[in-house]
Amino acid sequence: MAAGSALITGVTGQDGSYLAELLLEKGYEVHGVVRRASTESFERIAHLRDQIALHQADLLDQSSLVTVLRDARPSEVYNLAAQSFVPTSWLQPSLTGEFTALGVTRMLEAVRMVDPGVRFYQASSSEMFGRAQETPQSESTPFYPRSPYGVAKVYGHWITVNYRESYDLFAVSGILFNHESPRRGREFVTRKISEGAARIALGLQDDLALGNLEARRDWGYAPEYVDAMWRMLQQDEPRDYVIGTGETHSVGEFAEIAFASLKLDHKDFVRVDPALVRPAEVDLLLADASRARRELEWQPQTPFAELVAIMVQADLEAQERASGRRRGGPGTR
Ligand code: NAP
Ligand code: G4F
Repeated sequence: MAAGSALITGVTGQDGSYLAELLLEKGYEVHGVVRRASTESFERIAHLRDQIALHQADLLDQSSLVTVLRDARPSEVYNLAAQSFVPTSWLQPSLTGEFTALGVTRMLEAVRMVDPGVRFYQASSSEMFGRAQETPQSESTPFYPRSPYGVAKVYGHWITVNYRESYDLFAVSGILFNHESPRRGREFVTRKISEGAARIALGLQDDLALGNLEARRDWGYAPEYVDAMWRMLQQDEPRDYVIGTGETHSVGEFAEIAFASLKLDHKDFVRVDPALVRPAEVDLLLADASRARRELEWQPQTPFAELVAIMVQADLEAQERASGRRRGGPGTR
């Protein structure tokens, strides 16, 4: 018998694809929201296409969200869709607000209209802590966002809390710290480094331009974080949770370990490009996930160095396949 039925917005993204896998393993009927594009980019869910139902809708369009809920009739909704890249939020601040802030209200309104019994998960972010008012950051740390993206996520967080309190919805906000994987978008710093290091090792690229090497993040492994999302919706009471590892590392450290795993010295290849430094930076993120450990029995499993190695190895293999080169062969380092 099916465990239940779930709708995932953002199913084509990093987290959406891992969450779809997890829910299928648990026996859920899985529905995903996709946007119309002239060319489909469903790379991350290609292997799941015959196991999930895809529905065309957009966070910008209220009626499409109502329709998808009426058609799919899920018992759980995971709202993972967003404009999720911080630098783009300075270039497109209004659009980021539409997707990442108001989009949450549209989803909540759709839930309220179609089936207020639905359990709702909102993908909130440690970017809300921004210029962190205390370290480590927990559910009670005040927010101080440092980008239009962070501001939009604060709105998404509070509208979720507000709908929970106003309409008695089972709506929770997961405040997730950075989580990475071989499916991470190529523009995010971890993937940019793992792919760049792999290409440099294969002689396909000569150097790697990065921005602020001093910024520190609490980086975990994405497949473990989607499990925390699911656990939040299985609780007796809706509550918000911080999810992270409790360890912080700098961008420079990530680069050092990534290159070292290929027996290269990052100092020979990484250069700082001031154009990549942000107008306002989040200097230090570090999670206090003790509530999640206690109540969700969730804890991270993959140590930092192993996460870096997983990403570099996956990119090395992908670049070898794409280029036909082999590490150790002619032209490689
Ligand atoms: P991602 O890979 O960038 O995926 C974003 C997803 O949102 C994609 O499926 C994208 O669809 C979809 N989307 C964007 N705009 C949309 C719209 N207007 N209507 C419908 N779908 C739309 O992000 P992720 O890393 O998986 O993160 C998932 C969520 O968690 C995001 O909300 C992100 O802000 C949040 N978050 C992420 C992290 C992290 O470290 N990864 C940490 C905290 C919070 P297309 O494929 O069509 O572009
Ligand atoms: O990998 P990033 O772009 O991730 P950022 O800004 O922390 O945001 C990610 O995590 C959030 C959770 O805290 C999510 F909500 C959000 O959706 C996204 O998934 O940058 C990480 C750090 C920054 O301090 C940035 O300044 O790396 C620094 N950095 C240095 N050089 C760079 C680069 N970031 C990018 N993207 N590219 C660089 O070349």
